[in-house]
Amino acid sequence: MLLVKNIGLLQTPVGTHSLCGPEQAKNLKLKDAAVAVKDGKISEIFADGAEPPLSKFDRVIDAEGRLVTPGLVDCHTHMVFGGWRHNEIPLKLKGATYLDILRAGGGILDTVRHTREMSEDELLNRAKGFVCEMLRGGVTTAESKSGYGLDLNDEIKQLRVNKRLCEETPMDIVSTFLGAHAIPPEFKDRADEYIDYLCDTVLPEVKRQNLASFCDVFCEDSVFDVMQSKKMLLCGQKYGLKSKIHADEIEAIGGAVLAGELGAISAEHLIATNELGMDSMARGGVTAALLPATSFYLNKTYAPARAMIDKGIPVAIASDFNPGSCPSLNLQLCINLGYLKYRLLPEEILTAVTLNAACALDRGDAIGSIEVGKNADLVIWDAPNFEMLCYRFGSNQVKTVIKKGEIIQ
Ligand code: IZC
Ligand code: ZN
Repeated sequence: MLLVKNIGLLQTPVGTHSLCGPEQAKNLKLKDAAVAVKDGKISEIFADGAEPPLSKFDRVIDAEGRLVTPGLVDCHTHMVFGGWRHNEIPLKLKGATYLDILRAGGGILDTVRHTREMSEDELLNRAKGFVCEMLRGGVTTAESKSGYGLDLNDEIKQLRVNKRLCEETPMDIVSTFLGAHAIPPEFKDRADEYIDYLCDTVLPEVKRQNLASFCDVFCEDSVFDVMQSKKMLLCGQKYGLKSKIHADEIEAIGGAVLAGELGAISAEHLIATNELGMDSMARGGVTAALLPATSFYLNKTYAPARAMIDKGIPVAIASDFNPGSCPSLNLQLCINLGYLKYRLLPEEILTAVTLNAACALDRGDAIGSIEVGKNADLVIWDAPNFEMLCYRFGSNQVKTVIKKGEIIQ
């Protein structure tokens, strides 16, 4: 049995469901606390200086008065990819936008070319490096989307990397099928046929090998329209994959409205969303997965997080790590942006990067909060309180990461 003792402040949201409205700002705060761990799960929580029976524990970690929170959950990443996209910098300096570059056959399609060239093992080794960096930054569960293969073999290759990342690293990886991320050159100007190919040929194989929990689509101007997105997501649902959607990132073409209508588990990005989209999400119980580092990197505005909370939409915050619009996997930076740009309260932000993110991955029963029975995924921060994490930026403020009761860094 493991004991984490001498916790100055234990701060966590509570529950197994996503928190919305005023609930999002409610965190449990325990002073002079300790957490007991048995078989990788939290077995007991002590507060207000209550003395745990030390002789029961074979391992004791002294938090030395620091802040302890749940392990962070990064619920939106594209971490398995070949190449980088720094070659876009001169184009961007001349004024080219993200969609200009994609329409010209670059952007995502550039990453597809590099990803197709790499073997499963090469992609795995590369992504393992990213996973290590995420763990060092306090992330203990991360989503990973496919979408740089865009054909049967290469999509399966990417999803197999997700599976092996989960098996071969301490990180829990939640796998999402994003075959509908862009229209591959083989299907140029034939988006409908590509969606049919994904539904008829790729998805059945994804399901047969049980390689994904979610189906996602990039619903965007010049990518997939609302009808195509709907077809893709319904097809995913037929195979038991819950729906996620890249919605209203650049243009509000109806992605958030669709998310609400389909009862998607999450709609992601939402920089350009509007009242119609938000009202539909609120009605459908959709979590908003907001990606502030992408707004930063695209030099765009920030999603209307406060309006979403006011409308009762649960807000999660994730990194969107990918080689194009967000070449950073730093979720601590997203915490800073949550405060500075979304103007959320520290408590709302903690909920956004733990419990609400866990619920966006359908894992609220097992992770996302420090409660008896949940996995012992904990971070000891080199900080006395969560305000410090919102305030300081650019440094890694992690002291120790504990994953299912094991110290991993
Ligand atoms: O590679 O550009 N937005 N997909 C949708 C991305 C960003 C990832 C990329
Ligand atoms: Zn994305």
